[in-house]
Amino acid sequence: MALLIGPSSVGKSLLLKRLTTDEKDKDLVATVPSIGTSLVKVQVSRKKSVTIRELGGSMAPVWPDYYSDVAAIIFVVDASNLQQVGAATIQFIHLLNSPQTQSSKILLLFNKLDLVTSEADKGKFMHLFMLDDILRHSRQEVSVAEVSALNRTGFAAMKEWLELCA
Ligand SMILES: Nc1nc2c(ncn2[C@@H]2O[C@H](COP(=O)(O)OP(=O)(O)O)[C@@H](O)[C@H]2O)c(=O)[nH]1
Ligand SMILES: [Mg+2]
Repeated sequence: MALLIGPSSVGKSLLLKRLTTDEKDKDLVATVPSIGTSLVKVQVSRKKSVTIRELGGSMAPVWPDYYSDVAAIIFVVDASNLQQVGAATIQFIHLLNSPQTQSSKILLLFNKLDLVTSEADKGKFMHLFMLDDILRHSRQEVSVAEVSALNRTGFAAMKEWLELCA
């Protein structure tokens, strides 16, 4: 079981949909803000599947209640949204500092890469997110991937990581 968390509207639900639907379906599927939690079983390879629980951004105060039930936590941020970067950083640092996550495997996903059109903009986001500092100080094993739920960029790397926690 893995947990999928992050601020509202960063693309968690779309990621789950893309992970469970056919590669050929390229349409922008409509998603609704999650109230409560949703559980989805994702086939990560021919033989392995992993159950992922999405917790909505509005549930951030109770995210920690779920940390101890899972071995892996996926934290999603919207790399195209400079307005949300500060809040996302604080939430991510909270996650890393939480006593229940000290031996969790953590995947940090920078989503909506399709909307980040220049390397300079991406660099600015990473700088504001304080990625280097965070990685230097974290006790957990943190993997980082850049993805687009819209066009499935980076999905191979993400599935490889998921396979390790299946
Ligand atoms: N351009 C683009 N839009 C995305 C991407 N991922 C999600 N979205 C859109 O962002 C909005 C919020 O997505 P949703 O999955 O509901 O976010 P959640 O609140 O984190 O579950 C929706 O309109 C999605 O279609 C992406 O990678 N690229
Ligand atoms: Mg959602």
